[in-house]
Amino acid sequence: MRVAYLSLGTNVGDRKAHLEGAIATLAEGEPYRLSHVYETEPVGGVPQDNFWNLVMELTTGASGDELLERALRAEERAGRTREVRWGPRTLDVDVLFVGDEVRDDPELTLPHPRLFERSFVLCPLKELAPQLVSEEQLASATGDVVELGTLQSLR
Ligand code: PH2
Ligand code: MG
Ligand code: MG
Repeated sequence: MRVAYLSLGTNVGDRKAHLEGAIATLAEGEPYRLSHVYETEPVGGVPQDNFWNLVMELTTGASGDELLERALRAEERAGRTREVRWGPRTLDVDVLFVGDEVRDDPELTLPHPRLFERSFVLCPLKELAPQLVSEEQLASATGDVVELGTLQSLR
């Protein structure tokens, strides 16, 4: 078993429902912990609505490839269409870390190459894994984020 971190984001439709559906698909019954939900300013792409972002820590027997498959399945179930790069989406799931796996493939790079540039990833990740994110990294990351609370508490 190893510990994996996944970043979830949504800014189209019922954001709570998209996150809840994704968590069930990603976990496949394995144990997990969730960060709080953050409302976040869109980074890159076109002008678009704010996102809800959170990070999921999964204790898993799955490989990076298997987690990528779960991520794509969760995005499909949320009705994700791929139009604009970094554009609005019902659900985006990015695999950040899978144990200490390091790889650089077109399909999956680990750790995620843009992870440390983005406050919408670093803030929720630091909640779950403070040892993975320094104060300096947090301070130099891009985008405003506001903590909203637990997913369960939101409507
Ligand atoms: N995802 C992106 C591009 N920009 N901005 C925010 N705030 N949250 C995201 O999840 C996000 C983004 C590409 O996947
Ligand atoms: Mg993404
Ligand atoms: Mg993605």
